[in-house]
This record gives sequence, C-alpha cells and structure tokens, in this order.
Amino acid sequence: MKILSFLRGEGSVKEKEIATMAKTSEPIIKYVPTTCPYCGVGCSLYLVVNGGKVVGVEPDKRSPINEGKLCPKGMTCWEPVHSPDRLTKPKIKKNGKFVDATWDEAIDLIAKKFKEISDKNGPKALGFQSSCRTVNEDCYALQKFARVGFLTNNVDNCARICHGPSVAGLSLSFGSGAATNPFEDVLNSDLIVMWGSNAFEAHPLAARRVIQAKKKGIPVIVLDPRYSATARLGDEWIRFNPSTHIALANSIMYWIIKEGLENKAFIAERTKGFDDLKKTVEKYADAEEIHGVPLEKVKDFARKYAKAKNAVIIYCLGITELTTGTDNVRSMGNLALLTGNVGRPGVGVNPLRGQNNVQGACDMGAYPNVYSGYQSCLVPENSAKMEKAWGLKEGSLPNWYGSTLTEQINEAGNPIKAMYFMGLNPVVSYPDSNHVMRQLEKLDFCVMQDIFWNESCEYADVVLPGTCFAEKDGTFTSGERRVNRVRKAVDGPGEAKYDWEIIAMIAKKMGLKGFDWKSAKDVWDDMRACTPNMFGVTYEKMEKPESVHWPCPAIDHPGTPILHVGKFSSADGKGTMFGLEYRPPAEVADAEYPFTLMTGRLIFHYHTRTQTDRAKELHYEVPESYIQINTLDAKKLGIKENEKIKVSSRRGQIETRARISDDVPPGVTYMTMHFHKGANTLTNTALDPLSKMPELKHCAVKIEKIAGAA
Ligand SMILES: Nc1nc2c(c(=O)[nH]1)N[C@H]1C(S)=C(S)[C@@H](COP(=O)(O)OP(=O)(O)OC[C@H]3O[C@@H](n4cnc5c(=O)[nH]c(N)nc54)[C@H](O)[C@@H]3O)O[C@H]1N2
Ligand SMILES: Nc1nc2c(c(=O)[nH]1)N[C@H]1C(S)=C(S)[C@@H](COP(=O)(O)OP(=O)(O)OC[C@H]3O[C@@H](n4cnc5c(=O)[nH]c(N)nc54)[C@H](O)[C@@H]3O)O[C@H]1N2
Ligand code: SF4
Ligand SMILES: [Mo]
Repeated sequence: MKILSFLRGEGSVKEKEIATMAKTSEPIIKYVPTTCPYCGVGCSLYLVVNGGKVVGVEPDKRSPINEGKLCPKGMTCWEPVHSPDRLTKPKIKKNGKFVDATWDEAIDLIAKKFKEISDKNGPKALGFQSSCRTVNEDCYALQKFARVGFLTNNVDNCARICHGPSVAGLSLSFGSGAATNPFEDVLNSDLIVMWGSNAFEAHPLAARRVIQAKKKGIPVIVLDPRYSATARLGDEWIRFNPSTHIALANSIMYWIIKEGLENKAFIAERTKGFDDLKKTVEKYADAEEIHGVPLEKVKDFARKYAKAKNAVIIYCLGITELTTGTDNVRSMGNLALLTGNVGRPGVGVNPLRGQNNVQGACDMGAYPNVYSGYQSCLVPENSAKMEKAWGLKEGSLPNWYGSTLTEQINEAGNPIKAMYFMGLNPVVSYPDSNHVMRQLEKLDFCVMQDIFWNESCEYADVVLPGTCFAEKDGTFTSGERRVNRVRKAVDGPGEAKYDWEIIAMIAKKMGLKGFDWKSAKDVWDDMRACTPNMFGVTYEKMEKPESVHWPCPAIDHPGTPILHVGKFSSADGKGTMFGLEYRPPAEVADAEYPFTLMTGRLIFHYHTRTQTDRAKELHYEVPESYIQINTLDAKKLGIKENEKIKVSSRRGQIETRARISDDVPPGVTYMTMHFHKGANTLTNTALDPLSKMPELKHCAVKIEKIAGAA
C-alpha cells in the first residue's frame, strides 16, 4: 500500500471508479459531510453516495483538522459499510443455536429478562458497557437507560481500558481529565515530546501536525522502549525499559530541580505539592538501573525540556495501559507543572484519544461515577438535579461508585447476572481472553448490540443489529474536545436500527418515561439540558467546519479550545504536583516466562478488525498475527524469520509468526492487539488501583519452537 500517497490525500483507486460512475450512472452522486469513524483525531470527510450506496470517500479540504488529507483507515472507511457480513436482523439463542427473530420478540425478551433479574437481585446484578465507536447520542441513551431503568451506576465504556488513567490522572493534576491543547497547537511549540505514543501509525493526521512542526524546525523527542514508526520520525529517540515511566520522569525532574531550572514563579502562583515532589525525586538522581537511560541522556533531556520556552507532551497508551497508568499520567502532569508548561498555546499535556468517540462516551456519563459533563454521582445535589430532569423519585438514583468495565467481567456470575454490551468485542480486546470467555459463560442473560457478528456474539443470548456511522445522525467528540457532526448518508442494512433507538424501544417496553426521542438531535438536546459544560454546544454550531470545543456553557459562548488558561479547572484553581514512587509491573519476566510482552497497534488495522478486515487493501497488508523478537533472542532460540512459533503466558498460549527485528531490545517482544487468539490470550488482568486499567501493555511470556513448523 502506498501509505504516503494516502497521507498526501491522493486517495485510492476507488476515486477513479467513482469518477467513472459519476459519468455513466443515472444521477445521483451525493457528498455527505461527516466524521471518520476510527480514531480520536476526528477527521472530516465526505461519504460519496451513489444510488443509495456509499461508494467512496473524499477528504474534506475545508477541515481545520485534516485539511483535505486522510490516513489509510479513513480513506477506506466506507468499504465495510455494505459488507454482506453486516448484521441485518435481531438474533436470539434458542437451544444453543442463534435464530433470526423479530424486533418485537427480541425487545420483549430483553425487557422481561432485565426487569426480572433486577427485581430479584437489585441494581448491582446488571452491567452495561457502552461503545466508544458509536455516537454520543447512543452513549447518553445507554447510561440513561441503566440509571433510569435500573437505578444502577454499573455503566462504563471502553475508555476504561484506553484513557481511563488520563481521565483519573489529569483530573488529579489539573482538575480536568481532558487534553489541554488542540492538535495544531504543536506548531506554536518550541519542543515536542512524544512519550508512549506511536502517533505516526495510530493517529496519522495528528502526527502530520508534528511533521509540519518538525519541518518548521521544532525539535521532536520520542520516548519509547521500541523503535517505532514515530521514533523513526523524531529528531531524537530515547529508549527506556518498558513500564519504567515514573522512575524516568522522577530522574528528569530531579535534574531539573538540581540545576534550578524549575519555573519558580509558576510553581508559586499556580501549583501545590512541590515539596512532596522534590523530596520524592531525590531518590531517583541516578535510576539507570531501573529505566535504562544513561545519566547524561537524562540530564540532557531535563535541560532541553525545562529550557524550552514552550514545550508540549503528547502521550498515549504506552503511558496509560499499565498498573501504574494513573501515576504515569500524573508524572506527565508533574513535568508540565514543574516547568510551567500548561495554560497557553504551544504547551500542555495531551493524551491522543483513541477511539473516534472515547472522549464523548465519557463526556456522556457512560461512566460509573459521573453523569454527563462529569457531574459526580456521589454529590447529592447532582443526583437531585438528574432525578428532576429524568422524572425520577427524589433520592432514588444510586450514590455508590458502580463497577468498572473490567470489574464487571470479574463479577459476571456473581453478583452480575445480566450484561448489555453495545459496540464492544471483549473476547478479543479485553485482557486474558480465556478468562473473559469463562466469565461471559456465567451470565444468565447477555445482549450484544453490534454492526457485525464479532467473536463475542457467541456468548450472547440476544444479538441486535445497530447502524454504523454512515447510516445515522449524531456526534463524535474528538480528542481535542471538538464535537463533530456525524451525518446519515444511507439507510442501514435490513432491519438494523439506530443504537439509541434500540435502547429507547426497550425502555419504552418497560414503561419508562423520557425515551420518546424522534431523532439524534432530540437525544442531544435531552443531554444538553442537564449538562452545564455542554449546554452551548448545539447542532447548529456544529455546522461550521471548525465546530466547537466544550466547555461551552452558554448559547453565546464560543467554546474552549485551550484549558487551564490563568487558572486550573480544579476546585481551588491550582495544579497539583505529586511525589510518586516507581512500582514495577504486576508480572515481570522470570526464569519460566523470560520475555516481556509489549502490545500495541498497526497503521493498517483497527482493534478487533471487524471493519478494517473488510477493507480489501488493509486486510491484504497484514492478514495474520505476528510477534516481534530481537535478533539475538531469535538466534539463541534458533527461530527464523516468519517461522510459526508458540508463545505462552500463565494464562494461555497461542501460535503466531516470528518477525525478527532490532526494533525491540533483547528480552522484549511486541505483538499487535488486533487478532483473536493473539496478544490478549496472553495478557494480564492485574489492575491499576486508581483507574482500574488492566496491564494490557506488559506481561511475561515464554517462546518455543513448534516441531516441524515452517
Ligand atoms: N491504526 C490504528 N490506529 C488507531 C487504533 C488502531 O487500532 N489502529 N486505535 C485507536 C485507539 S483506541 C487508541 S487508544 C490509540 C492508541 O495509540 P498509541 O498508544 O499511540 O498506540 P499503541 O501502538 O497501542 O502504543 C503506543 C506505543 O507505546 C509504546 N510504549 C511506550 N512505553 C511503553 C511501555 O512502558 N510499555 C509498553 N508496553 N509500551 C510502551 C509502544 O512501544 C507503542 O509504540 O490509537 C488509535 N488509533
Ligand atoms: N493487549 C491490548 N489490548 C487492548 C489494547 C492494547 O493496546 N493492547 N487497547 C485497548 C484499547 S485502547 C481499546 S480502545 C480497546 C478497543 O476494544 P473494542 O472497543 O472492543 O474494539 P473495536 O474493534 O474498536 O470495536 C468494538 C465493536 O464495535 C463495533 N461497532 C463499530 N461501530 C459501531 C456502531 O456504530 N454501533 C455498534 N453497536 N457497534 C459498532 C465493532 O463492529 C466491534 O465489534 O481495546 C483495548 N485492548
Ligand atoms: S487519522 Fe484517525 S480520524 Fe483521521 S483519517 Fe485516520 S483514522 Fe480517521
Ligand atoms: Mo483506545
């Protein structure tokens, strides 16, 4: 595949086909402006529609986000829409076999089962998991259904295993869990630090801004244990030992303070916690033994970061998906606060949000402790307000912290008896697949609502067909808090329905009030009415190419692209620095499992591949899983390039192909998370105590040859 031509926006061969069709077929070519369904960059594009079918995409040249460019996934996002594999009818499991059902049958059954289980076992017997792939309106609908219908806070979304630690960590450091600055703001910076982010593959159109900045002469330093595509792009690459972020950040901060380079005025005026931080980092003056970075390199980085007039940190899952996730995020916050790099253009701490609507799913309150707009469920006034808005009895909404996504899996069977999954594929994407499958089997009742039959549907009692991004109206909120419109281009396949509509059907069947929405806009306006920081974000405002960034509390408010200007969002307006100790991962390599397994992504595939595997060119590039192994290790084990080998951990074993490469250091291996019976058969469910993030990016594995394998 010609990646560069994609990045230049030259498009695929399909564009030629579209042009031909335009000439030959009867009218009606429509260009429907909408938002890419894949990553949190939120690129704008047009779906090209001919005769009621999506036949291609056209990047949006007016968009300030992607300026007429798209990455390979964006370019091909239309291909899976009309796949013959789409779910078209509800299916119910009868005597162990799935059979087609009518909507009436499926809705009746779900309403009856959920009501029965909740009446008998109470609100903690149910678990709701919302997608970050669907529109905001769907996410709002699901959490409202959980809370109004069953008075439960057991509702969560996939951010838990993505940027949950960002929400927790940045809230503690800055008072808001969101990214501080917009993507293009890197052009105002004097130093760009990319830490645990492989943006060149995972967020190509955000990485494009970094490339532009680099061309302007702004230096880019990449910190990653692996020589990733992004590391290749940087001016400098710092390799450190996997999962040692806190130790490395502490060493850097020790030298910043030791050399008097901290921003004293900023610390005094805008922060607290400096003394605690200073005391803690003293132990890390030289921690090369832990993090593996030579002292001179640490000092050099410390000087560069502290002396830059404006320095920005961009980070991603290398930081979050560990049992120290929240503390890793707070370490990024510490670095920025210590040097005064928050609250103006060109600075900040920016998590690159993952899925197209991971920001929005959290914003909508599909979270176990907050309503929409991060209004805490544990504050009685907030609950009283929501009870009024939703027509509930005073004091009825729960004041307990609900079970998180991964906890719900552990609680399947006891106390959780029934679960509702909307747009998730836990069997492939959650840690320890064998555990996930065993747990799902323990449920009395399980619903999966998806656009494709994924590997998890097997464990459901009812599978419901939702509509995909091309078939519905709504909004996705990008990683920079920009709310982007999603517009319906074509009808859904067969009997598929809007995700929010399905939820409303069940709610109404149960006799619940407040679900009489006629359109996605009705759902959005329902949300706005009870969400102060989004009240001013109207569909009308989203018509502009630049749309609007929340917080936007009033109709005449322009929105807020940069957070924490002059004052942090925390209650006392201060940023907080924390003294944080390094903790090793939950499972480290040992004699029995001598290799560290890191996991991550590839430019060509998206997560569990339900969509990208149905785009011809993307599937062609990487049709099966592989593991990267260092040259010396491969030699020791007598493994050849592309040989089929066995990889096992304490939780399971898989077969995959070896890719021999010095991109990973000796003792370290890397697999992508995209394949079933792949990385997540091996990964560990140990949780970060603060955010409940599992350790998806670190576990110990053993590698063996398979006799006779080629
Ligand atoms: N093509 C594509 N793009 C995507 C996605 C996709 O599936 N495919 N998914 C989207 C989503 S939801 C997300 S959240 C983002 C993720 O975007 P990223 O987080 O950028 O992607 P990853 O490849 O998961 O991991 C990033 C890097 O973390 C490094 N890393 C740094 N420190 C450590 C460490 O201590 N331990 C380990 N194990 N790794 C470390 C890894 O080497 C890797 O290069 O991408 C989004 N974009
Ligand atoms: N080992 C390891 N595991 C990981 C990660 C890692 O780096 N390493 N990354 C983690 C991260 S960051 C993430 S975000 C998760 C992703 O994990 P998941 O969210 O489970 O994966 P996806 O494949 O993105 O999507 C889930 C489902 O949503 C469906 N879907 C798409 N659009 C719609 C829609 O409009 N409506 C409905 N109803 N369904 C829809 C898709 O068909 C798919 O079946 O994986 C996590 N797992
Ligand atoms: S960078 Fe992200 S939003 Fe943009 S085209 Fe690629 S996948 Fe879509
Ligand atoms: Mo993610």
